[in-house]
Amino acid sequence: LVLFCVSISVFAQPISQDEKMKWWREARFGMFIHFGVYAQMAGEYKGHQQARGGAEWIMNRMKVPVSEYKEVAKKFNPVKFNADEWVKMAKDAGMKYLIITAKHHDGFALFDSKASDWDIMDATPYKKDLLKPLAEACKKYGVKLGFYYSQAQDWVNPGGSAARKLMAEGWPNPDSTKINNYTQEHDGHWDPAQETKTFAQYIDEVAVPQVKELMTNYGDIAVLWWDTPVKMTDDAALKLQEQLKKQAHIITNDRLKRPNFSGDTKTPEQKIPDLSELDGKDWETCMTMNGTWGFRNSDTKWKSSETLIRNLVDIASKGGNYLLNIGPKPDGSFPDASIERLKDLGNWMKIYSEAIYATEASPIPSQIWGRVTRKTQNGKTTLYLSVFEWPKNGVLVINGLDPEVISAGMLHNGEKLKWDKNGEQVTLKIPSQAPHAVASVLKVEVKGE
Ligand code: FUL
Repeated sequence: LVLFCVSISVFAQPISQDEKMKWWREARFGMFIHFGVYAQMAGEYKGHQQARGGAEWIMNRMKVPVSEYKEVAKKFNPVKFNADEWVKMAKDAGMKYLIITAKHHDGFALFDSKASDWDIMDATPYKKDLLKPLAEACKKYGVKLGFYYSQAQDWVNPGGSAARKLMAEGWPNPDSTKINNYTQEHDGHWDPAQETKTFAQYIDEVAVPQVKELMTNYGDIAVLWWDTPVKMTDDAALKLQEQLKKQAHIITNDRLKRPNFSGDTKTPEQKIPDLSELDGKDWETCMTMNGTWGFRNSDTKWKSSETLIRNLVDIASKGGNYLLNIGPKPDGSFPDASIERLKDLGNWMKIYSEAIYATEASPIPSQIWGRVTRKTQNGKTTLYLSVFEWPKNGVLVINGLDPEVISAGMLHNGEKLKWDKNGEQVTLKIPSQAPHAVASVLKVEVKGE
């Protein structure tokens, strides 16, 4: 009986924040996927290009009536979607988790929802739950799965957008000092069909049941990624939060409702925070590879692989995660430019991932030649120096390094390096050629944790 009681009480223990966040903090790198009916429009409506913003906003930006948008869904048929391929591409790029838009602001559910006909089963010729095979593939490849769910903006399910203007509060980055003109630009409704119910009805009839579906029909999900917090009511936030209490391990972000529902993570969008903006809370920068989250035909603003790799290193050096977006094409395949970049990231990670996974923020100030991450164990600390600008004179200078150096070497081949220490300045003798054109990593072990 004693044993029985002990095991029950261990089981009933609430999970600590450190236990909950462990895999996430070690992961450092994840894939974001924005996919839905907007991919079919690809940034164009009636022959006109959407002027600004992500292509996933096209319904709102171009004030597409609900009935017309539903017509577009009748063409949405992602026959080339292959869950195995998607997850394998994420895994090969070094990504440890994947977050997909189960429902974006257009309200379209990529899954079989009993709470609304505005889903992939009833509104499209595809008629298959896209999240089911994705969940299976994630399980198969050991990639954690998370769902993005737009709880406070739904432009198609009645009540989801009713008469709610989004506030000018520096969205999406709440710390931004620039108050933007979000209110005027993002008026929540433009078609009477959107207003046949109240927001409270939408929450009870659509949002709460759908969140339950997402939490029960796809195995063990790891993350619920809310978006957008503006104009959420306390009542709605409490109801949604209540669902999450049933699965305490699920990580959530700060976008359920600001400021009092802060979740587990902060979500700087399209930017890497300065050290001065960080306050110890877990954070994840979400970012596009180009100029849009949802697929857009005409987008040309692709970031280079060099930028993406260095962003990943920069983020890890500040103790955060990088959630990098793919906007699949309407047929369900990834754009070629995204595939190329994923391969470049994967090739770098194959050699250097030790400098990223399970690392912590740099203990020393940012260096002019690159960034530093660290791991501590058994009384010693390993510093990973990712060198972006390889010194031509064969000497790498590290400033602000107090503890005694135990060893130094190249990460990719283990070649030992000589060093000199003068106060808090360490000079490393390095090969004349950079082993990697984007970021080469050196490993330095120092005493102490
Ligand atoms: C924003 C959304 O409005 C964008 O469409 C995108 O999903 C981004 C990650 O979050 O707030």
